[in-house]
This record gives sequence, structure tokens and C-alpha cells, in this order.
Amino acid sequence: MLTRIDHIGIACHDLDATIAFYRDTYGFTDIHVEVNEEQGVREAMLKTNDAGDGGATYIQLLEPTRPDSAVAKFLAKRGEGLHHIAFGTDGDVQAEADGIAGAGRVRVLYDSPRHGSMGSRITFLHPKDCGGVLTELVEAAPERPS
Ligand code: V0V
Ligand code: CO
Repeated sequence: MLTRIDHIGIACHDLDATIAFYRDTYGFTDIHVEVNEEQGVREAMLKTNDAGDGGATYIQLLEPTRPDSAVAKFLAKRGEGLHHIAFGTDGDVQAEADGIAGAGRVRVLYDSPRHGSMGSRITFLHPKDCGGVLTELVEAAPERPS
């Protein structure tokens, strides 16, 4: 079951400057930063609240690490701004994706879940099948590192 908005992904050119904007403007100070080579991003998760279901809700800031990455292509085409929405599951993310794919209207981008932020398992749904919104599904790690 999808139980929360896990995060909103925002594409940016300068991660450090964008983190500073979110920290100084809104006061989000619980910030985790990591590099995901597979996805071609350096990303920050800014915690906005605890969802109480083993996950939480974050703003995810995304800076590309290479020009052929999804986020670099997005920035070149559309500029900075909203990149994706991510729903959190309370169970196996692959089962959730299989259920969505089985209904036949929405393409799941990966055959099996990939590595996401803070030890999560993630997959994506094609934006063209979701009303123009790139949509991610997230299964939080049992113990999220701080
Ligand atoms: C592309 N399109 C989008 C979009 N990106 N529409 C809405 N939101 C987006 N973010 C549209 C684009 O305008 C085109 O429409 C069409 O999709 C094809 O796009 P493209 O530029 O030709 O690019 P593709 O087809 O090479 O790649 C698009 C997809 C790609 C969605 C397949 O970006 C992808 O695989 N994304 C999933 C991985 C990802 O985004 N990773 C970064 C976040 P028109 O112009 O033809 O109408 S990593 C992350 O979130 C992590 C690590 C985490 O949460 O833990
Ligand atoms: Co994401």
C-alpha cells in the first residue's frame, strides 16, 4: 500500500546553493547528502516530517554528476524545478510496482528495484503514463541512517 509522500524531487544546477536556500528560507536542518553513481546524481534529502509508518517525508534536491543522466537531460530541456514525486510503500516496492504494471496502463521503468537514497529500494513509473509526472515508488530501509 502507498502510505505517504516519501519525497518531492527537485532538479538543480548547484546542490550546495539549493540546500542553503531550503535551510535558510524554510528552516529544514535535518539534511542527508549522498552520491548515487547509478542514477548520476548528488542528492540531498531534507526531512520535513515523520510519517509514522517507518518512513518520512522529504524534499529531495538533485544535482547531476554527468551529462547523460536523467537529471542533466531534464535540466537542459526544462531548467530547474520539480522533477518527480515519490510515494512511499509500507511493504515490498516490487510487489507495488507489479500491481501497477499488471493493471496495464502504466509502464514501470525497471525490471527490479534499484538502490535509492538512505538505503531505500526504488523504481519509477513513466511520466508519459502518469499525466506528465515522473513518479517514483520508495521502500524505506528498515533502519534509515541519519
Ligand atoms: C522526461 N520527461 C519528463 C521528465 N523527464 N516528464 C516529466 N517529468 C520528468 N522528470 C518527458 C520528456 O519531456 C519527454 O517528453 C519524455 O519524457 C522523454 O524524455 P527524454 O528527455 O527523451 O528522456 P528519456 O526518455 O531518455 O528519459 C525519461 C525518463 C528518465 C523518465 C525515462 O528520465 C528516467 O529513466 N527517469 C528515472 C530515473 C531518474 O529520474 N533518476 C534521477 C532521480 P516529450 O518532450 O517527448 O513530450 S534519482 C532518485 O530520485 C533517487 C536516487 C532517490 O529518490 O533515491
Ligand atoms: Co527520488
